[in-house]
Amino acid sequence: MKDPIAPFTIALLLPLLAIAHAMATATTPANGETLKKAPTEFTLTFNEPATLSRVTLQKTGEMDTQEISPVPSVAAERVTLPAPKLAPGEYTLLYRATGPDGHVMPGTVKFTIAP
Ligand SMILES: [Cu+2]
Repeated sequence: MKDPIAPFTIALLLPLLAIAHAMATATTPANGETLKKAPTEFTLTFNEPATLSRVTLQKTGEMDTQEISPVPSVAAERVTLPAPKLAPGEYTLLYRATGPDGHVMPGTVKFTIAP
């Protein structure tokens, strides 16, 4: 996403999002992180209690996505999810979180497991 307008748009929207929407403030692995070992779990920290409806994992270069489960059914500011056994490679964790206002906020975390 190399949109020259995006940084300005984000700067304008951030204060609104912080009030209006649940958003991830931290994740493990962190977005863009390269890990020496495969993770055994994923954690998502939100700015307000969020309910996850679906979490999937996609390996770059593979068609299939893996469903991450179980996903807690109660709203929480910090959610820990079990990670399946993962081979080295590049991954994208995709999640859908619903905040207290009912808005669904999708998000992604990209990480790499070093060979
Ligand atoms: Cu909202």
